[in-house]
Amino acid sequence: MENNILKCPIFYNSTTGDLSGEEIVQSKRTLGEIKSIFKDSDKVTENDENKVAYKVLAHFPVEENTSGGLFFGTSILSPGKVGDEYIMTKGHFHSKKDTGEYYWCISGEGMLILMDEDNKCWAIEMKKGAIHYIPGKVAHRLANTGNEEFVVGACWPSDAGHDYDTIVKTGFSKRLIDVNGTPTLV
Ligand code: S6P
Ligand code: ZN
Repeated sequence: MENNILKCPIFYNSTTGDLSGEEIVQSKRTLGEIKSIFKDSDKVTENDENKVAYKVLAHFPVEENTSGGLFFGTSILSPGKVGDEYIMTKGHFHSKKDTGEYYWCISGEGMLILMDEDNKCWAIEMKKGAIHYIPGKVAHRLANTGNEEFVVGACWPSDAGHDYDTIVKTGFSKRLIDVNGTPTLV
């Protein structure tokens, strides 16, 4: 540090959603890892197993579960379908139930699929520039309905945590499928 002026440690490309810098953590989920979330999981061929369904780039400035902090990330979903169901994220509730989250669409097109604790499920179209506030106690999942990568930014509390188990047990009560070329929640 010189004269108390620091260099910027992380960079965000608002066109591509790319995050770079020493503290950026990258994770990915292959179709093989998440195939059980799809209705027609048997349609994931051996060839498709290693295909990346989505990647997440994230900045975690504090330890997970620290109260008062924020996490920031970019999710990049590949285009494609398993059977007639669009490639989607696993989806989760937050473990700390009353924590919300912001999602915004950076590029591509898709849907934000939401489900409350009474299993009421709905979806919101996401296009470049759209910002969505997800309230606490609402499970959230992204689905790519376009032909390109679907890139979504997110910011969430560092003590939110991820409850994937409830979704593994009950699933979302609706699925987003392609009906004659139209994304339809059934
Ligand atoms: C975290 C936030 C996103 C998701 C990402 C992957 O609270 O909602 O960063 O983690 O979109 O989805 P999932 O359901 O596999 O965590
Ligand atoms: Zn979340």
